[in-house]
Amino acid sequence: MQYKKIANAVSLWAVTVAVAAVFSGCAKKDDGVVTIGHVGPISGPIAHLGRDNENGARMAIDELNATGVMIDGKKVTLTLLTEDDASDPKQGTSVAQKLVDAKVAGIIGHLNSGTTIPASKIYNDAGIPQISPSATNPKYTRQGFKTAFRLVADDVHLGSTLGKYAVQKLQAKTVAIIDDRTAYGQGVAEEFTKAAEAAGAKVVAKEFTNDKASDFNAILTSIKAKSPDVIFFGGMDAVGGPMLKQMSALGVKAKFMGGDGICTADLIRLAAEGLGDDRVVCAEAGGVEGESKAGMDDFRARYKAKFNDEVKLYAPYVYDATKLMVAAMVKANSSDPAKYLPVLAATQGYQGVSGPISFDEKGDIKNGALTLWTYRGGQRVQIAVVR
Ligand code: ABU
Repeated sequence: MQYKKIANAVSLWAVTVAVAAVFSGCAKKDDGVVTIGHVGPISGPIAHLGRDNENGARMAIDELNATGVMIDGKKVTLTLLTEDDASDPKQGTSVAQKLVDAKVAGIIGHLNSGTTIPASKIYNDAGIPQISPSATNPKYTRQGFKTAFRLVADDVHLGSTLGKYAVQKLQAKTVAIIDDRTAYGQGVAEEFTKAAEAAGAKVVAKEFTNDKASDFNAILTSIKAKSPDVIFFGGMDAVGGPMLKQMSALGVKAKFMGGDGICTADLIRLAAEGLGDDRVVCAEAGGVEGESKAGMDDFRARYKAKFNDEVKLYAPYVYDATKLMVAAMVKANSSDPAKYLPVLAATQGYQGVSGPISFDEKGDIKNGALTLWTYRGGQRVQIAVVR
């Protein structure tokens, strides 16, 4: 009898140990590995920009691992878990849930406002900090989510600056507006319209397309009949480039303006003969001036050496976002989102390659810069950095 009791106790202990072992596999392991998620469009029309963003994150992670990162007295290995949202809001929420389930310590991304905004609720519900290096629709940081941060200026700043520029510097009296119906394209076009009208311009046409379109003959023919001084396009370079080509083919003489989505190195390739000289004016939602330029120039050179390619747009901001997130973990002595989130939110004066970074109460960058660019002689040429 006594023997049977001991045997039962031993088998109960064995079952308990086995169950504990199974469940410990599901819990977060303290194996010295910190996983950071990155999301952008690695497929679809702006895959070139998604890869640029991913390269920025990869570069930061590789450099941090090479230098060695200590969190709470222990050396950690950083890993990057990347997902493709294809610029699609549904795919964006699906991969967001996948990264939450994988228990990533933080998220860098997404690239598009249309994916960043719906995904931000999923990260907020899970308490996981998210830094978007490029989503500019103001709504992202106006939902009251403590986990949402943005490293660039928003569409209010972009659209209003470009609207004033059209009237005050380009002397535009009439403007035509086209947007791609995305959260970004529509938002930045609305802000441009408000500012251009407030400065005295007349909107003579409003048209829309979509973010995968390649034939603009109908809308450009209709706009040509109104002879606007400026056409503003709210959308990305993959659509803006071919649109410029077709403007040239149709003999549309208007200047072409757009926000950060068209303001890329790849617009030169995508617009080809449609680019012209000083025809395009666009704005990057960030920028460096003075002493900060050396850090950006050095980043661009190191990026070129590592990836044998030029920075396309937002790689420097992704690089900064990744390093800033890890710096907050180091300062908080923890990669636990609940512990390092308040440290990240309190960021003031962090020196990145994209300039100094401080967050306001919404998670937006304080005093964000814009860089106005044009294209001349097949090169992107800086006009000015403005705040
Ligand atoms: N900011 C332009 C590209 C990303 C976006 O906001 O959709």
